[in-house]
Amino acid sequence: MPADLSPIDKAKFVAARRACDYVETGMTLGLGTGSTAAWLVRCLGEMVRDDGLRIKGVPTSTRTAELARDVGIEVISLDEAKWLDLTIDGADEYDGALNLIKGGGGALLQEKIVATASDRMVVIADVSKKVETLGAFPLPIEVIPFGWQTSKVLVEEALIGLDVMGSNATLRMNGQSPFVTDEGNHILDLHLNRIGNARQLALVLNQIPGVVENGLFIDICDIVVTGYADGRVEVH
Ligand code: ABF
Repeated sequence: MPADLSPIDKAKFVAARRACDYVETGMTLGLGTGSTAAWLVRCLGEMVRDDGLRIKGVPTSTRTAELARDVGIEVISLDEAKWLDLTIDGADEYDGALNLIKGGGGALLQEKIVATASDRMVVIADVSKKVETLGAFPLPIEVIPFGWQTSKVLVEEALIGLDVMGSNATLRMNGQSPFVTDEGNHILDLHLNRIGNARQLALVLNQIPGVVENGLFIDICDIVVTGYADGRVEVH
């Protein structure tokens, strides 16, 4: 383990390292985005360098692609891979049914495509991501730039009658400008506080014109590896 890790980084690191147990030589892997997934990519890079692990990686963002190449992982596109053995990625929240909120890092679209195109998805997370009910973390919704303000109104109106506790959507900013995803889209962060029926909400949101994808991952994740600051790891 790297020296001088903060408690939160230690928790992320031990989860990432344990998830490497699911990786076998010859696999094509989906590589997630975010600080926890970055630990995973570094651990895999060490295994490639020191243990002769042979893998191909499909990154879920330009950030992850750069890091993967830096640590010596062969990077290919999803179109080259077509189907993946395993995706390992972080999350912003996970519940007892292993449903997730993702997209805090803005890479939800590629993350969802890659995870869905995988035999198995393993989430790695520090224990702060574990929740009873999804929704305290603002739900990211990727929208095309054209008419995003209309999409925002349509999203807020679509919530009427659904089992949620808030309805305010805010445009994610990067300094003075709207945040732009790898696909050139914007992100609305939807402040719901509590999502009573995540499956229903995910379907409703994706029917709204202008919405490309939402950050609810329902029935996609197979395993969650949770790390603690004292070095313990739990697998669900
Ligand atoms: C990605 O990174 C996301 O979908 C999620 O938003 C975020 C988690 O970041 P971190 O691991 O830095 O907490 O996996």
